[in-house]
Amino acid sequence: MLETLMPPNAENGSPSAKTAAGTRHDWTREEAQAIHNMPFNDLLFRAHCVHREHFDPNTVQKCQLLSIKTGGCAEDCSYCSQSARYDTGLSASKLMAIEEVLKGARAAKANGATRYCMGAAWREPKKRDMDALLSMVSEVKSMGLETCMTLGMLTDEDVVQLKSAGLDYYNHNVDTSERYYSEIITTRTFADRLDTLARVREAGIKVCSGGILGLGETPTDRVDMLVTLANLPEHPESVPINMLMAVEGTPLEDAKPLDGVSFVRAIALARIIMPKSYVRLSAGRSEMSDELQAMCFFAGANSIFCGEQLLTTENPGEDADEALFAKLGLVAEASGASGTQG
Ligand code: SAM
Ligand code: DTB
Ligand code: SF4
Repeated sequence: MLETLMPPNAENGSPSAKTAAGTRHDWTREEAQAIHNMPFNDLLFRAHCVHREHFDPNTVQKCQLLSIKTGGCAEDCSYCSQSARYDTGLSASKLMAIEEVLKGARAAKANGATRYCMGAAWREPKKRDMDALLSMVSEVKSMGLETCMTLGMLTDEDVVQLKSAGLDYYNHNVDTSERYYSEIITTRTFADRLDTLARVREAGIKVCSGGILGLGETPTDRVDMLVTLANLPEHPESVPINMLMAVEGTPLEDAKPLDGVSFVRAIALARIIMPKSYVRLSAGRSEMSDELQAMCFFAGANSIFCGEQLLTTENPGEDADEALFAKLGLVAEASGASGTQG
């Protein structure tokens, strides 16, 4: 039945270019741009067909975030509330005590989250913090949650230690295109980001990498960012797509909001060129209508952050998400269902 619904070349332009695993890593900007710019109905149809081929279209993974170290960051990411360079009214905190992290993890689990993502406002973790971080990983994992951390740049030693503590995923976003990167961040390079991603992969930790839309980038930047991710030696298991949360006091406080159709186009392209990855509709849901979120799910998004807070900004919260899932007939993915993927 699905075959008859599939438009020609539904997954990608050329079936002969598929690898044995059925995914491609040789996308050109032109091919991806042609998909991204298709008539919207054709794009949605194509993305949805790819989505159905690999996933249950009515199941959405729920991940919960916790900021384990907030603010005072040395980096200058121009979207971020946590950079020490901008006055955003946020006070810097020390690394959270393990008991507090576990309390958050228990609440997340009770809320139906299957993955717990612990984020720190660091350029990179310090040696003196490693023991506490490793305990957080092993204890959260022993509660039956998947573990994810986002701590900035990692060394070879860090990735080995995190892997042995049981870290399942590492989040490290490329954020935008290589061309636009230096307009957004000057304290590190796009290549630095790719280096850490390669170390994480090499250590056998699953990769979570995506970006932010609405930074003033062009549509081509959005295409290029997704092509970079799709052309990594292995696709990231998780691809978070964030809509900018414009934070007062940051250089991007007055950024023009990106229109919903452009956002959905990026989600659809991510789904088509990384067909087996979980595409996470990440920051920005609190500003989105139910209809826009529904369109993102139709276009292939199948993961969200749940709970009332992201790291420092707001998220819809459990009641709103329960109502949204009921309205759309969506169910939360069961623990362990993402298997080796996601
Ligand atoms: N410091 C680490 C790093 O930069 O990799 C980890 C935490 S950092 C806050 C994680 C990601 O959150 C960023 O790479 C960015 O994609 C996203 N993010 C941060 N601030 C955001 C904002 N205001 N709106 C949307 N996404 C944001
Ligand atoms: C990701 O891509 N988005 C999350 C998570 N990975 C770490 C963070 C979103 C942060 C939104 C702004 C804030 O709450 O400070
Ligand atoms: Fe620091 Fe991460 Fe925020 Fe950049 S995005 S300022 S590295 S916390």
